Amino acid sequence: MYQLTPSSRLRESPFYQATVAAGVTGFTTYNRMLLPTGYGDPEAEYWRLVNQCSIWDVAAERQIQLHGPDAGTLAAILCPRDLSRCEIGQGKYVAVCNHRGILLNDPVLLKISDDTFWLSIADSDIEFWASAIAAERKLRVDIVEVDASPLGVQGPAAESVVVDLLGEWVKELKTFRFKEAIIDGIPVIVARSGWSKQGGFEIYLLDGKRGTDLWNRVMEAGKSVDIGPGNPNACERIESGLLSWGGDTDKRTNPFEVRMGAFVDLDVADDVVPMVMLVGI
Ligand code: THG
Repeated sequence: MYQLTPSSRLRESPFYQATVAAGVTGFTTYNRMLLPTGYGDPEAEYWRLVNQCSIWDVAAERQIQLHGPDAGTLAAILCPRDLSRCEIGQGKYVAVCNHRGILLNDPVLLKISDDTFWLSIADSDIEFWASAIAAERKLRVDIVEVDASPLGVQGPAAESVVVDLLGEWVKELKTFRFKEAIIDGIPVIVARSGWSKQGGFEIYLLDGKRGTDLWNRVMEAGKSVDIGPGNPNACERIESGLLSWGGDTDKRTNPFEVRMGAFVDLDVADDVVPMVMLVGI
């Protein structure tokens, strides 16, 4: 038996208390935050996600904000995906690569306004990377992690739950589009996105003090579809091809990454970035 020693390396999500009350049985760490990995019955959690609706504390997908007149320029440098037609209120799945074309992170980018972008990051320190690139290029942009914490509502019944919370208009929200909204006085951003192939929404909590309130409100709205707690489900994600970089695979297990490393050593880095996009992540 081991004990995990509390430290600032294990940050609590705004939904932490709610997940403990819901009977969380395991955590991993992600962006130095505790990320629930289960509630005691993995098979039931899998079928709940596939057949009904699952609520996930995915606050560990932290939001790195780029804000300022050069925020769009920096986003375009960081992400080798054409963002020129990305609209305000639109998200894009992006590969953040280093100067040699090697994958550093695979965030969802959200265009909040013309001068504000969020990178909803996977598990690596993109705030450092983005800050260094901005400083070297003398870009006018501030980079901070903001108080915005995604709560996943995933599964075939997710839409009916979010309609109950916010109204019929959410049916019109297209994939990866998002809108600001208020749920019982709690400021949120609601997006049609999420780390499963079952469809669903992410409700970004914009006030870290209201985590339990939001969790309980979603649970109440989901009662009629038998909502229950879950997490980015390893079985469902792997079946769907949504591997987690650093979690399900890394440099040792991904032959593509190893080959790319060898390839990049030949000094053809310029050709590498489009290839990363071509094969997907
Ligand atoms: N939601 C939010 N932030 C995130 C994730 C998320 N941060 C990182 C983490 N997931 C890992 N990265 C992702 C992000 C999105 C998707 C997969 C991994 C995803 N992919 C779709 C697919 O593959 O079908 C869409 C891809 C595309 O547009 O081309 O949704 O889940 N907030």
